[in-house]
Amino acid sequence: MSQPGKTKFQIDLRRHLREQDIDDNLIHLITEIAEASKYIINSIRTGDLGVAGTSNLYGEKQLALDVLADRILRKRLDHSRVVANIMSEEMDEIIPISPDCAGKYSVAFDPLDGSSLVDVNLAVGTIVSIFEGCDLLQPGRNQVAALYVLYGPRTTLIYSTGNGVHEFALNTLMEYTLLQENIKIESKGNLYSPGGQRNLYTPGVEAFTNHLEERGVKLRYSGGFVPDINQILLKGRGIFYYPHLQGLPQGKLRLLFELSPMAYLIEQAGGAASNGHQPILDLQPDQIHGRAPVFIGCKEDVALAEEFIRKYEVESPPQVGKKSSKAVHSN
Ligand code: AFP
Repeated sequence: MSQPGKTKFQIDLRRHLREQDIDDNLIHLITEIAEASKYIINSIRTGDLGVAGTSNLYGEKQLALDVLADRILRKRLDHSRVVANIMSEEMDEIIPISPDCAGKYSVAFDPLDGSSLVDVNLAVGTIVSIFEGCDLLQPGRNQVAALYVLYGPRTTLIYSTGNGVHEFALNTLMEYTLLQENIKIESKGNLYSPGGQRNLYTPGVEAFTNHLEERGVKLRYSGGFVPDINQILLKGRGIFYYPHLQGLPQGKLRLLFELSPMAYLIEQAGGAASNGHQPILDLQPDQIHGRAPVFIGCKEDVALAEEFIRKYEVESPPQVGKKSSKAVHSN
């Protein structure tokens, strides 16, 4: 895929996008989002970590970083001339940018996922989902592209337009240059990233977690969806889950701008993403802030989670006060 004669590290994001068989407007859109991330980095690195409503030392109204990140992205998308509608975690409804859909894209994004982690200097990220035309309430399988930017010790950008998953790093000249192409996930992992309160796990998820621990799988959980997924993607093995919980049947993570883009990237890398019963990418969003349980990562581990849930919660639902004793035979 890289240009002959050029080492792949000299290939910047725009050049790499041009090697994909995609529309110029989509190339422009993705490069505009990449440009916006540079302003977000600046606000994270230098911004006062106050919260919205307070004022900084100049008396200016302090914006929470996630609100600031949202404004940076919204402004960039608004001026891009290739966007029809946008939706973000910070918005209450879909915002129309252009009435005509032809040749344009609609974008759903989480501008700064895990923003509360900035105060304790942990990694955070921007997650973006891109559909062709005006409709954002589509199953994630219809996305034409997805990407995330990870603001960690290094700033990296991972994207896919349906032709593999590719990683870029921001260099000292503030250019995103290619680190690796066509990242692949193994079928089974040795990491697990279990979200949600363990004491609220349902019997199937509890049994699945016990199985992983008996298998000697290592726990890695930062509280940030983007770094936790990035670790699984780049190490090529592991499973992240934020499951349905007792009293929280839909879990915590949002389908439109967290789960669908990450599921698109992980499936492109040969992994899987499920809500415990069916692929995340096949879910039809019925509302813009809809949530779903998620099990995402190595294919075999995701399938095993579904098997535990089926055995413990579907085929033999737990009686009140009793735990199902049905064993799940798994390697
Ligand atoms: P915030 O964006 O509110 O910080 O939440 C981050 C997040 O949505 C996602 O990034 C994490 O995977 C998940 O929440 C962590 O949730 P818990 O704090 O309940 O573990």
